Amino acid sequence: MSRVITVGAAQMGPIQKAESRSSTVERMLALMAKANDKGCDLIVFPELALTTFFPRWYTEDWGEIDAWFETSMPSNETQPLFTAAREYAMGFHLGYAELVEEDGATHRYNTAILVDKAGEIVAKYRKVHLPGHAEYDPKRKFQHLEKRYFEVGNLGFPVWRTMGGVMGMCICNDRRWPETYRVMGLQGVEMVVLGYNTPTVNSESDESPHLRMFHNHVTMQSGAYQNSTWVIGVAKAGAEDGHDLMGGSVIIAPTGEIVARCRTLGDELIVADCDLDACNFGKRTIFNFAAHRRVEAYGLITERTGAVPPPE
Ligand code: ING
Repeated sequence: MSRVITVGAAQMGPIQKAESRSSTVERMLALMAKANDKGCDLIVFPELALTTFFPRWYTEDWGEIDAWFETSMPSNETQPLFTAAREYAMGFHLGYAELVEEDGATHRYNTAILVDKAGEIVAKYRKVHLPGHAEYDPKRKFQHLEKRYFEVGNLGFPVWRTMGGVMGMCICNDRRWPETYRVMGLQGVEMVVLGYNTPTVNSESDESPHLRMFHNHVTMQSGAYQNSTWVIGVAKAGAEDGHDLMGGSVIIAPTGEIVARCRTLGDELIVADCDLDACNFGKRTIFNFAAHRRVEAYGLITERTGAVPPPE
């Protein structure tokens, strides 16, 4: 038996600060049309796919910041994506900045949604691991202010039965943390879709670009293998107002193998037939969690936040 989802990873090139949402959506619609020509059931767009990576810019003007956020989804600018999903019978993943009134207060999240083939929103995730800092840091080559502009996601790491399998989401820095995949793995996840905006260079060190690309892939490949799930990691890439973002978007099998990889730093679609039943062997053998995990030995993972070495 096989349950194949034909997945398009829709890497996007740079979005300049001055670019409009409408022109960005036009680029996304062109990628959706290509995905439709290739018979895709699902297309995965990056994190914060509608705008430039604005957390690189420090400001105290919340009016300026809130212009980067979506107050409704779909909105006038994004409605064409939902219409195309219905026309093509193609689901999509979209990352965007969410501004929402909840419990009588305004909240700002780094958010991702899954939209099904009928063009309906069936899942929402809010980024848990926010990297960077909250205040202007003059020591850095550039700023990374996600802790300033977003709240920590309050939805956990859920999974959803949709697209014919068990789907999960995470966002960018989340992919570096094994806990992200394991919480979804413990819910039987078969495909994790995620977007990322990752600077090619480190704002605080001289880490090489090739080492950062290694980290990008090894974290997603490990997550896939150790939880026997597909992982689709999609970049926003290229130079945004002089700030380079890495590409390297990939489709990774439950074995941890990269089955498709983008080669450019622009708008680029890669496609793979992802058989969700390929997850079964790992889940039944080496990563049969029920048979092999020893939770009595894992207490520190949730009891302790920071590392505490033994006394000198
Ligand atoms: N970007 C980066 C990421 O986790 C980062 C931030 C880069 C953190 C490299 C640590 C090392 O890929 C986002 N948006 O999380």
